[in-house]
Amino acid sequence: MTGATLAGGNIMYRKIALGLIASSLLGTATLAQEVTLRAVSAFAEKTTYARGFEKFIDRVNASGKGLVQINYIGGPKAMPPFEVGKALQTGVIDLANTTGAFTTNVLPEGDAWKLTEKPMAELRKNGGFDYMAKLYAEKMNAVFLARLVDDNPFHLYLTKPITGPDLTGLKLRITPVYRDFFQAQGATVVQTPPGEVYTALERGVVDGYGWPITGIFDLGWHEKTKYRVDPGFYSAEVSVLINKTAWDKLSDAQKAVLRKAAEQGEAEAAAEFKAENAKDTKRQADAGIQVVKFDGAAAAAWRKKAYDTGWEGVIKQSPEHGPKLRAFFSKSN
Ligand code: 173
Repeated sequence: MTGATLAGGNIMYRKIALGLIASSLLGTATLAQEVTLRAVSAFAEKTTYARGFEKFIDRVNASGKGLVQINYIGGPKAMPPFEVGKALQTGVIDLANTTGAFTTNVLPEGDAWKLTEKPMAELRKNGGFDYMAKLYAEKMNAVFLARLVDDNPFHLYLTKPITGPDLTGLKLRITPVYRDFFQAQGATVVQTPPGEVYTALERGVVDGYGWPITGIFDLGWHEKTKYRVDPGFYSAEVSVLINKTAWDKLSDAQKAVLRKAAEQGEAEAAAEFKAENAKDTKRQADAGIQVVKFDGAAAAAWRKKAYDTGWEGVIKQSPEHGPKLRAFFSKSN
């Protein structure tokens, strides 16, 4: 019975024959079985935005022996980042490490995570988390387990300098995260997954790109990056999701293993990103990346424009849920 695939399902069950006999003798509904979940990351293996997920996997595989294990299929080499949401929704994979901007084809509202101005611990209490989790369940057939990246601002990186917030004449690499903001500032935009950024810079197809403060060294982009624009804006979100059909089949003990690793991961993200941000800020300076810095009123206007255009975009995509998410996620004044 080892390694049998459950018909119509996506979970590999390893049933222990003895356990089966024992449980049928005892007449219990619970079978002694270890479930193996198939996992994919939308971010390249062993890079900044896969690291939290890989730690999650290690924890589950260590504490879930005999209950639940994760088979890490891999990153974008295994599946294009913008296809991960659909694969999770349909049960082609069971677990995903991805971000709202990569899954807008199944859940447009997910991109609103970038606009949170409150810690996840607070959103889990104020109803904001529950509101979004319901959308993940209904539209993506997914259970949102943990946000593994937070307090991690996005920036605009450039190969040529700018003197003000006007981006007219620049062609910028984007994902849905930056689209409304950069376009509102006059830029022309082209969407690519992270794996295509280096080549786009090298070939001069783009004059810059959006990306958080951490991780530009992972794929060598620092070699082609001359400027970073400050201040940053928004808060990057990368999260671990599980297919709801797979989740509903798990026992309470199996769910508890996943929940515990998820909670640890979310708490760590909240505690650790500030230091990570500082580390990469210094590393960028050491690599000779210059800062185009907007001060005072210009900085405030840059950030306000980012949030205003960001929310406008979310609300346009989802007139029903966008305003509710804004009320939960925005800073209360
Ligand atoms: O720029 C991106 O690819 C993007 O949208 C993102 C989102 C979260 C973390 C890192 C990058």
